[in-house]
Amino acid sequence: MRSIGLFSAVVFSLVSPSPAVAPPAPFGPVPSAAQVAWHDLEMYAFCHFTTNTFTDKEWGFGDEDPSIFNPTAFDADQIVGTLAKCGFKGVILTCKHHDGYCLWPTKTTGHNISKSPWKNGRGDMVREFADAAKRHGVGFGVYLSPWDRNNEHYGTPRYVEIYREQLRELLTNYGQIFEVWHDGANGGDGFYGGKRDKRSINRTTYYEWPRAWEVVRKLQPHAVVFSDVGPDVRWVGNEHGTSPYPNWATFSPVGPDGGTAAPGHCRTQEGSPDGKSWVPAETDVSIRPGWFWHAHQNNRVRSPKNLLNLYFNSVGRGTSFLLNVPPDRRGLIHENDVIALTGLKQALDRMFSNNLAAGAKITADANRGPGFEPSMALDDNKQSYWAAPDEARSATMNLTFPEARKFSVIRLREPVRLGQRIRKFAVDVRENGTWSEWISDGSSVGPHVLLRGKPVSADAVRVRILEAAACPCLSEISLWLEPEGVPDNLTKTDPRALSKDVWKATASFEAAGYPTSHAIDGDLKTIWSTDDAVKGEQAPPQSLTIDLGAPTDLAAVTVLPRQDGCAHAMVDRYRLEWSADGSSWSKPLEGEFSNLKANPVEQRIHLPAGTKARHLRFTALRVIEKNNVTVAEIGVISR
Ligand code: FUL
Repeated sequence: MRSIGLFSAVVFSLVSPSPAVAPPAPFGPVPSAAQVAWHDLEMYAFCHFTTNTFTDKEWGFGDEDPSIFNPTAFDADQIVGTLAKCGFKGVILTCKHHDGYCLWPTKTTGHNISKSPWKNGRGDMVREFADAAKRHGVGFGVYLSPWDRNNEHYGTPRYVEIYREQLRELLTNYGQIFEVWHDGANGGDGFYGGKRDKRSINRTTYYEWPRAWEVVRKLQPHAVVFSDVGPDVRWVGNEHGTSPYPNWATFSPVGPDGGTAAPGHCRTQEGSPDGKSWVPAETDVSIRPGWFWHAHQNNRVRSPKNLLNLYFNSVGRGTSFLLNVPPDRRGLIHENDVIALTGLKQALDRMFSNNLAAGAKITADANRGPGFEPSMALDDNKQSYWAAPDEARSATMNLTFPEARKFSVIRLREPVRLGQRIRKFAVDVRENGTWSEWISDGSSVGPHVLLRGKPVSADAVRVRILEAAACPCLSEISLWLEPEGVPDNLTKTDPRALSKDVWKATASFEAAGYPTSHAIDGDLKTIWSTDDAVKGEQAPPQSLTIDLGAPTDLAAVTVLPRQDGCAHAMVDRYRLEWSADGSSWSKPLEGEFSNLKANPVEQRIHLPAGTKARHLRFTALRVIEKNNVTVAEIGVISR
């Protein structure tokens, strides 16, 4: 929990415009200086880059040969420069993902970039990104996966020391770090030093998180620490790029564990208006279906319009927007991603080039006095703010313009150093002399909220703060017009995906209501399942055999997990066989689908060159929850 100490109070009065009356007392938990600086970033990027980029995987097993990491035209300025130019205020690099391969020449493990041919083993990818971030004037952050499927010591206290040492290296040798990112995926099977076994850990206690955080506090006092539940920044709870609204910066973590908080205690996604600590949410999402670059996803890059929606669904709801833009095998941001990012930047520039609240006459029905006038909410300065008297718990602010103006978005900001105070608000507009309620469901404000209404031409606006936990304050009221015609050319399907019209499917078991045909009906909402109302859950292995109707040149088989938001019975280990006649089968291909719970996107199994077959047999070997099998859709990509 943070309280406003003497230091923050002094800093605060220094940056306030010498008020003649006392400022409001802070309410509840307030952000640390590092969190305030982090709030100001609003939008920054992730770069997922490791051996997965070269193996076409999302989670490496830990047995990848470092020799495969060899980008052919790596250019940190192209990557970081593009991000900076497109409005991203920082970049976080996956210095180590779950496969354990370190992108810097660490002393803690031999499984690192010095064993790769890139720059003849003398490369340091972390240094490249850190230096480029400095050159382009953006922050640099590090992702260090706690789960390490390579490290032989994983699961023992020795590994936890190694992990802290890796942190120490990253936080000592690469200049200032703005965010340290600990993801929440943990435990399970892996290469683990060659034993290829399964290791289970207690994610609450094993990593000794308070000791890891001490390392960050000591070495990088200006950095914020992210994990599922904080301590400084929490996960928004999904990887789709959408925060719920309201979203409160205040939150009560159950323990310092990086794990999921117990239901009923707090909600990681929304936070809680009476939360005990300041732990705002971060909305992370990838510009492509996967976190790592895959050639087959080059046509599935989000459109500028889609990215703009994500901006509204994250920054617009009070969280930060962490967009992943994964470098490709050349070590560059792919051309399609550059187009999408540029389109987003153009849309944001068009919107934010004209604040339609500028020049308004502003009054309030509750005023604290000199230094806290309503005009402070229009002065484009986050440090100054309008404040109501101590006893006020509601207030109305009136803006009038000399002429009607067309707008569709309102942005509000509270001065977060004083805590999150506003609980409920609404906005009215006056069109042709008639008032109407324009936004009715305003709730959390915090560092920023952008709510979209229907486009209106109004000559007056009323912000009604209906409920506040302490006297309300606002450092910004601004109005914007969302641009029209933002490109929305997101390609959804691979043009090489084959029609399923003549296919026939049979299975080792099909539950009533969930027939095999659901896996090939092209409907993402229907599933094949082996959980039968009468016979119960039928455990893996379970097979689905498909007759494609004719011999086909096959490049890949796609498997879409259920899309209904439930992770039960999603297949995460599979076997695939193919056949010309349906009786003599190929050598089986086995593998893993990764990160399904957080990101249940279409999975792709690449087939060896020259594969031609009429029949496919997909066998589910393991599922992530429960003990039956489900599949939403199986597809085929032709050569
Ligand atoms: C998750 C990981 O499992 C994914 O691979 C990705 O890194 C995402 C940002 O975090 O926990």
